[in-house]
Amino acid sequence: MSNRTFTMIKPDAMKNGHAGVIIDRFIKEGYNIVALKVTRLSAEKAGEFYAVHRERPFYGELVEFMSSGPIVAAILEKDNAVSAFRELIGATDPAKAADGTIRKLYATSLGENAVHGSDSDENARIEGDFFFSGLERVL
Ligand code: IDP
Repeated sequence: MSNRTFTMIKPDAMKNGHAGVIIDRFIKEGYNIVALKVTRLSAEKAGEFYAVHRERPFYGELVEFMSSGPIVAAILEKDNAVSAFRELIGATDPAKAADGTIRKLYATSLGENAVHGSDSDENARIEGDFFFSGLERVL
């Protein structure tokens, strides 16, 4: 089992001024930050990142949203990181997310839901590699 996950703080949370408190929460929850940067996805890169959703009705909206402004991309480390982090961020739809979860606290809507968290160890590795070179990561 891998102990790393990949996350993004999405454009809505950046715009609404929640990036600092969200990163602080990662640290308080015991995640070690392995890599972190502010960046911006082009529509093409956002489309590539979310290619698995290409056939879904919300794909165009998702690509437009994810390329609409800066994001924070990060690789985080903790025991059982992927599933622990999914629990910390809460359900995709903030209206259905448990109290105290990051999406419940800071998300705007189902589409603009503040944070991304990888859904498997394999995707955590693929997504981390999508954003970071080896030189940009703490060992
Ligand atoms: P996840 O991010 O909780 O793993 P996924 O189903 O993988 O959820 O969807 C990826 C992202 O696509 C969501 O985080 C959200 O931003 C967006 N999304 C998912 N479902 C909808 C929808 O029904 N309408 C608009 N956007 C959606």
